[in-house]
Amino acid sequence: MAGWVLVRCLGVLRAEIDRLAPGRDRSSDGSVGDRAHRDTVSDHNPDDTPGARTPFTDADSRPEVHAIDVDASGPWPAGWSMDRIVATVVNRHRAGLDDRLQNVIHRRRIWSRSWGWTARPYQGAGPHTGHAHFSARYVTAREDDTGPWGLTGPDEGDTMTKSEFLALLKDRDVRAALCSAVLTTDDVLTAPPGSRNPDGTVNRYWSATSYLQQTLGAARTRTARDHEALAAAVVAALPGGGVTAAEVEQALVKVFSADR
Ligand SMILES: [Ca+2]
Ligand SMILES: [Ca+2]
Ligand SMILES: [Zn+2]
Repeated sequence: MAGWVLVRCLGVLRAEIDRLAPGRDRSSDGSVGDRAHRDTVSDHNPDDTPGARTPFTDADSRPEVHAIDVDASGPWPAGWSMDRIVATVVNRHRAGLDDRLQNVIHRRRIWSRSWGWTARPYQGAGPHTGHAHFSARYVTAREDDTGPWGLTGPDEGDTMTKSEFLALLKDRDVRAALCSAVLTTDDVLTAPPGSRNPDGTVNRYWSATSYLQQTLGAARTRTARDHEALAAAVVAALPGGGVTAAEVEQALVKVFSADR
């Protein structure tokens, strides 16, 4: 199958993983779909080709592949694993620091932009234990975004200044994403008041936001603890070591207090 290209952002992601683990096993790596993929709807199939079976379409007419598979076996540097790579990439999307991917699949779980980047059991073909799958969005500006993915170097990805970060926190959607990033992993969310959508289904993203709205209006001690938890998660999601937890907490107190 000639004439296709991989969207640029995914080439950068793969290169960044290569830089993290130069000697890694690449035998389960992949990009363009094989014969089996072509018979199913897949981001591995090049779009803009006759009979292309892709989940989305884009604005151009260039045949592009919107997915890569990355071998999970490594070897990875100390402290790293495919789980950590997936968590880093997913957490940055959930926190609103990146918006290039549509979904990630690994070890029978799928995280998607479609539902606020929480994990759900993956019901599709293959357990995805030997590799992780990364699907890009079909949006030109995101496809062509060659910025860092937050995996390598304390400084390489650290392009955000403190004032830019503070400005980001003032965005309501970013704050909701941050709340979700912290609170969807908190046991308190298994049964908070108002954890269901109007139609009765559980919506963890929605419940995280409403939980935070409630707690920020509640006792001061509770509020301080929420800020600390948020600060820790924000620092963990940052690409480099540019800001301290104390600085993030101060910024959170400032913007969340102003919002009340
Ligand atoms: Ca295209
Ligand atoms: Ca395109
Ligand atoms: Zn795949």
